[in-house]
Amino acid sequence: MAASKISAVWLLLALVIAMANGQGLKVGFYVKTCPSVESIVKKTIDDVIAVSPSLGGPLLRMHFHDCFVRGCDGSVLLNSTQDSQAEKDSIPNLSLRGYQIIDRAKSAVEKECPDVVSCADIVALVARDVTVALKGPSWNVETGRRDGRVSISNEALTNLPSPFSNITTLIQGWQRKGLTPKDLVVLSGSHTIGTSHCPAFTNRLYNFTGKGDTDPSLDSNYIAELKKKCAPNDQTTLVEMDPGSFKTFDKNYYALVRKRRGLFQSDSALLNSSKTRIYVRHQAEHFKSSFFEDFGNSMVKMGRIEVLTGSAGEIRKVCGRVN
Ligand code: HEM
Ligand SMILES: *[C@@H]1O[C@H](CO)[C@@H](O)[C@H](O)[C@H]1NC(C)=O
Ligand SMILES: *[C@@H]1O[C@H](CO)[C@@H](O)[C@H](O)[C@H]1NC(C)=O
Ligand SMILES: *[C@@H]1O[C@H](CO)[C@@H](O)[C@H](O)[C@H]1NC(C)=O
Ligand SMILES: *[C@@H]1O[C@H](CO)[C@@H](O)[C@H](O)[C@H]1NC(C)=O
Ligand SMILES: CC(=O)N[C@H]1CO[C@H](CO)[C@@H](O)[C@@H]1O
Repeated sequence: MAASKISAVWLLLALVIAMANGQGLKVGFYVKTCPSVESIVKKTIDDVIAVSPSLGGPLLRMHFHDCFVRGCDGSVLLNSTQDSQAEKDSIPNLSLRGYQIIDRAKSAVEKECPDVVSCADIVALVARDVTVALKGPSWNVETGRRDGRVSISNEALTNLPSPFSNITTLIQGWQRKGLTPKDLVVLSGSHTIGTSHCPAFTNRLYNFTGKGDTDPSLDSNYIAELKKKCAPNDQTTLVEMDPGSFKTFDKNYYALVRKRRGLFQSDSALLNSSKTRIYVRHQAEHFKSSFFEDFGNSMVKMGRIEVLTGSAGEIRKVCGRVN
């Protein structure tokens, strides 16, 4: 009796916490106020990906970088101003691209329904639409986010996970955003598409512990291949994260990680906790896998992080600056 009371209280508490993240969002939020928003965004993205599939990577990543810093509030899109340096101008952004595509989708939407759809929601829709355009899963995107008015460069550094993180740090960082180790291992599967600059992993190739050594958790044949692409101080070369299929969203990432060919320490680290390792192995070994379904579910969860809804924030007219 007492035990079931206690667990009922816990359940209630868990529900309240779950609702605090994402309350006010729903699928089809704009069904009355801007019924064509989803088809406008999808058309914009299909046109872009048809000619530039490599924009899929940075556009999917954009939603992640938005949500992990001040919640999914479009802060990643704001330009720096005279008084403050924005997230856009922080180190982890270095490789974010595609802002002009978000602007293009936003102007197309503004033509149809001015002042109704937030930039934060456009980023969330774009993340889904590029995934679908690269043959990945689809999911229902919750909308109803409002745009924030603040973007601070330094917050990107402190909130975004580093590619040099170990599994303990990763799991803790995700927990702070209300996400589980499962969400971590599922959403890391995004690294099935896109490219990385050398500095995110060259430490593993040349001077891992300062003794001129390599990272023992990275396959030595793969190290040899990567050395051919990245000299020690190469800042500009791009390397495919899922070599050979970096423009196709598939589950091959898990096969790579299992073979000790995850590009970043944060990818390899997924083998260092049973919570994430079991998932990696399962997705790599079973032909029928749950990855696509899991991915949609975890993206929806990520899209709820610390959102502004109701009358909080604003609906920006232009994504690069506050009204
Ligand atoms: C586990 C924590 C994560 C870390 C440490 C991490 C780190 C990185 C780094 C360092 C890059 C390479 C950037 C560059 O040098 O160009 C990258 C690329 C990428 N990341 Fe992650 N990431 C993580 C999770 C995620 C998540 C959750 C998503 C999306 C939901 C994501 C999507 C991507 C995509 C699509 C690219 C390719 C970008 C491109 O092609 O330009 N990552 N990530
Ligand atoms: C993981 O990294 C953190 C931060 O760099 C460090 O303090 C911690 O000791 C590391 N944990 C393990 C198990 O290596
Ligand atoms: C490797 O790192 C150590 C310690 O940071 C440094 O003294 C050494 O010069 C580095 N070696 C190379 C080849 O960069
Ligand atoms: C995994 O853990 C082992 C031993 O605890 C450690 O030596 C190794 O560096 C870790 N690998 C990653 C990628 O974190
Ligand atoms: C933001 O900055 C970019 C690059 O400097 C510029 O092209 C764009 O017009 C700016 N957007 C706004 C709304 O000021
Ligand atoms: C795309 C973009 O805005 N990149 C900026 C990221 O931040 C650096 C400074 O750390 C700027 O030099 C880049 O222009």
